[in-house]
Amino acid sequence: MKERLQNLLNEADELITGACDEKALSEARTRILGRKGELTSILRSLKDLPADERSAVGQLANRIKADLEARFDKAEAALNERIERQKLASEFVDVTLPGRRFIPGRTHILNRVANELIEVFNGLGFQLAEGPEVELDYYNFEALNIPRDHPARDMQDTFYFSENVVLRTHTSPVQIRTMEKQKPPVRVICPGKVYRRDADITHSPMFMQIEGLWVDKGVSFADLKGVLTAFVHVYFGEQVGLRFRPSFFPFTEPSAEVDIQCVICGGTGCRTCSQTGWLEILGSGMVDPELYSFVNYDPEIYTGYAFGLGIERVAMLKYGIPDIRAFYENDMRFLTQF
Ligand code: 2NL
Repeated sequence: MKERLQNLLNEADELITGACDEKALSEARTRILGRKGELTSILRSLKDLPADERSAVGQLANRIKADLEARFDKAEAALNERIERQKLASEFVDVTLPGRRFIPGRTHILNRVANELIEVFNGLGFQLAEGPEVELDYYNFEALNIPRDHPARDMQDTFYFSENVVLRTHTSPVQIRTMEKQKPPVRVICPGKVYRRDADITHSPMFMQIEGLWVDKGVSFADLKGVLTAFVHVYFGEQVGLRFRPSFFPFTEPSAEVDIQCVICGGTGCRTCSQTGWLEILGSGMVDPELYSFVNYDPEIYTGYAFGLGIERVAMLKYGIPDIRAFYENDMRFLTQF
């Protein structure tokens, strides 16, 4: 019996020294001290010993049991400490490294300019209206008095999905759709992306436009001049002068282009204004009465005016940006300047 105990001690020694992880150590403990282990079996067989040996061997076996339990506890604690130390070493954090910079999101400069323009026109009584970018030929051209043989309808100038479906070339179709749905007074501002087959430093195949439309009884060219003058003074400054130049659009008659005094040189002449002192900022005119037949308005009762401006152009003039492509390249050094 004493020999069995001695063997057990030796085996426990080997197992404890050999156990390199928690699993091995817990298996070793079960094997030595568990219900089906050697020590339990020894303790159970004590009753078979002669009475005079039973007490001494029993005491020895119990001392060994307590001793083994203590050794397993100690080995477990040592192992846990080693694991913890390894973890701390491998999860080392160098607090002296520079932090990762967080760049917060911001509104793109074109959307910001669009929002500012919408706000000014809201203040002048215009409601926001939006519509599809993929548009029927009917709304983009036909209902705007742009004839079949007009150069704008050429495949070279417009993106066609099919004979009757295009990427809108202006936001005017939104205004036609608005008039179709609603009787005057109509006072809408229509911002959005538009598409034309054109690309150089001042033209992009996709760009943003804002158009405005005001139709009611008794609306005159004087109203057009008043509202556009108010717009220029609010957006570019009270001191900025403007002039109306006769022009032509298929959907307005008469038509006028609006120039403002150069925001870079103040009107004395510079590169931005090609030494003229003036910058063309928008197109406008009285809605051609021909258009009212498409939306069932009586041209004897209603008159109106409309205007359109390019958002990129406004932003380029306001911030002195020479190349339109800068808006779409997503270079953070450019975009974070605004
Ligand atoms: C420009 C010129 C313009 C319009 C757009 C318009 C819309 C309807 C009826 C009549 Cl529904 N006119 N829009 C009128 C004149 C000029 O835009 O140079 N835009 C960048």
